[in-house]
Amino acid sequence: MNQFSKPNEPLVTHIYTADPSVHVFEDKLYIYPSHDLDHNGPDNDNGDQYKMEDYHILSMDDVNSPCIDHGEALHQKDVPWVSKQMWAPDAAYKNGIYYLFFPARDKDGIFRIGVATSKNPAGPFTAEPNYIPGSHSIDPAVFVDEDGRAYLYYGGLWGGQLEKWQSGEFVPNEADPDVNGPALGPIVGELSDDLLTFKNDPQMISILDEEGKPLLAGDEARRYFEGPWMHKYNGYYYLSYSTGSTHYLVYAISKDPKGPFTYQGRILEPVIGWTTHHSIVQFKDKWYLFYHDSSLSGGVNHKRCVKYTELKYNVDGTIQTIRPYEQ
Ligand code: FUB
Repeated sequence: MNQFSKPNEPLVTHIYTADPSVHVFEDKLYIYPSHDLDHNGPDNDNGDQYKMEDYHILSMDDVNSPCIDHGEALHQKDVPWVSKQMWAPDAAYKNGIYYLFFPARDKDGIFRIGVATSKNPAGPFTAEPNYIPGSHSIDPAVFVDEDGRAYLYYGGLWGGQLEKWQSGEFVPNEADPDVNGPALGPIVGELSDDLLTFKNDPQMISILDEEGKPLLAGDEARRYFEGPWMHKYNGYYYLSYSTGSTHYLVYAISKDPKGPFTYQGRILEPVIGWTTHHSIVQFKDKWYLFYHDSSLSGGVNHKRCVKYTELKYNVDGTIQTIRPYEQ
């Protein structure tokens, strides 16, 4: 029997879930999470602990309705280019087709981003035979703008390999960026009309401080690490992301979906567990933050659970910082 959902409680407890990307499809909340697997293998900065193999899609009729697991929607054995680690996905809808975007390591161990399609938001999804040409790294987030143009945001440091692409090619032993130089940002690429390829070469997004200077690589409390999400509020584009090593969810705003963005502040203080990853969605007349923590496993990094909480704006458009265990 599925339990009724409550704010800041695990949405499901029969499987471990993480990285919730949420969309309103067919008037319901559809949640596209990673599916964490239990194991006793190593936990390291390379992300070897995240051994995910498939996706289960969840849905809720409302925020206080039971959360339904629609079962396995895609497995790595059915994706020809994947070797392992199907990490944080996202979804989009266009012209009667639902798209599942997902990162995974290819046969050379390099993270790429693939697409799968379905007629149903809960799947099952059928993967394209190859990854998106020109894609790399992890954590895809798709944003379809009011004018119909679609953008794919992605990228993650360390296990996500973003820093290994600084030269434009994959360099396995690439040095980290200088701490006194500009931080790496997420990548954005506009998608083709069928959402299966990039229209042009993707480019790195610049995130600036209040003086208009790029955030520095050593500014770990504010610089980009992984988990980008894009939403629009009052005509501004809000780019939110995880700071990784400092465990915050933060955001920056721009008038242009490709930036540059100006850093604004924190959305979520650190949660139980190393990673923090989220999405922001409007449902009916309220806004919600979907996020994960490791509370369901007592703090094991790779045994996480997805949750939600209400997100509130101030009158000037800034977001009120959420303290997840004080509500
Ligand atoms: O779930 C695997 C990785 O952990 C994701 O890709 C990151 O965003 C972090 O949540």
